[in-house]
Amino acid sequence: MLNLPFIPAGYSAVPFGNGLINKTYKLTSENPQNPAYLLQKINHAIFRDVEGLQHNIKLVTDHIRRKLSEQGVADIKRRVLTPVEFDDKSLYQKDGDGNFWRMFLFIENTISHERMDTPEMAKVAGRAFGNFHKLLSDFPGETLCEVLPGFHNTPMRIESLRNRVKENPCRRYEEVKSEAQYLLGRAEEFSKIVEMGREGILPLRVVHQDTKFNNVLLDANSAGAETEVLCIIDLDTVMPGYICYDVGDAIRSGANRGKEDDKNLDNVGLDLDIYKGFLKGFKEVTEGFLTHEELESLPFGPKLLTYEQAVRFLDDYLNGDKYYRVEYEKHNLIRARAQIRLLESMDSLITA
Ligand code: ADP
Ligand code: GN1
Ligand code: MG
Repeated sequence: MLNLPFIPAGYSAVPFGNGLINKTYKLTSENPQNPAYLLQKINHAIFRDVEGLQHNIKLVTDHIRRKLSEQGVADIKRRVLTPVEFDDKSLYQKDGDGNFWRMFLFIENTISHERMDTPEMAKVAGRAFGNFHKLLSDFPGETLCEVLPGFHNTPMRIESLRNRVKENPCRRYEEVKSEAQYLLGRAEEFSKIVEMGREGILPLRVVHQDTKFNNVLLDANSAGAETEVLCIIDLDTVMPGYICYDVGDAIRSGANRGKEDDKNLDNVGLDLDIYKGFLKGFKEVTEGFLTHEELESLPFGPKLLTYEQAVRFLDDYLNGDKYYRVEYEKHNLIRARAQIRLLESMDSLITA
């Protein structure tokens, strides 16, 4: 049995999920009448402002809950995350080793996937994220803390890689020279969204910023085109940003024929039908509230987020794997190479 702090009396814990950032456990009670919880050890090295992080999640989930209730939606506890208060009423606890912990109500009977398997499934996913944006379209973004400053600020990510190459802290640069030069060589092309935002061409909105398909919980009893989306999770990065980030990361993560860390680059590539299915669902739901410029920016999102992810993986490799959880020595390099291959495939397939 796992010995973790803050487990309520009568509950036991098992490791759960496969995120790269937080450590997650499912807590079940010996009394089946009691609800199950999801306990997470927050990655404090990444999220320095835990108070701000939990403040954001509380505001965003309260807002979504209120909107769903106004819409008369049933079973709201399965449709939005519910952060759980500890005995002292706070939404997180610090243990004796300086780790921070939080809990959510566990949503039972769900399934999530790494990839969108069919165009129908992709359309369902597109609608799910579009709805998430719609629910948050009247949320006051200025009340959110910027818990990860410049999270998808691509020029900032590029600058970080440039400095890492210069400093070469782990003597790994020689090995990745061609990948690093390739990415740095395309820097200008991928700085345009932040510039368009600065010029007021694209509006800042409250967006998710980590729209991996495995952050969408689906009803385990539904399938195919009837797949029912329950809940968008992993709200740590919900902050002001641009709409193309969310479309971009959903396609990057969910419309890749291969895996994010595929060693066989021949497996990796964009599935164009999945991409089209997602956009169709997304546009259906967001019609009316996105500006013309935002709609025009959507096809660039997947390239931008894939490029940026390659930059981030390579940067972390050069820095000695301090950010992403790795399973073997070259894991981040393998990930960066797979993202570059995916980007090349998007370059040739996404023409708009
Ligand atoms: P990470 O930031 O590490 O990706 P997540 O918040 O996405 O962490 O949680 C990890 C996994 O736990 C998810 O992929 C999902 O399978 C599961 N999960 C998260 N929240 C819930 C919940 N409230 N109910 C059921 N499962 C959940
Ligand atoms: C992280 O938390 P998770 O595993 O859903 C990362 C994302 C990356 C992703 C790459 C806070 O997402 O930005 O795209 O890994 N989250 C954070 O797999 O950095
Ligand atoms: Mg996650």
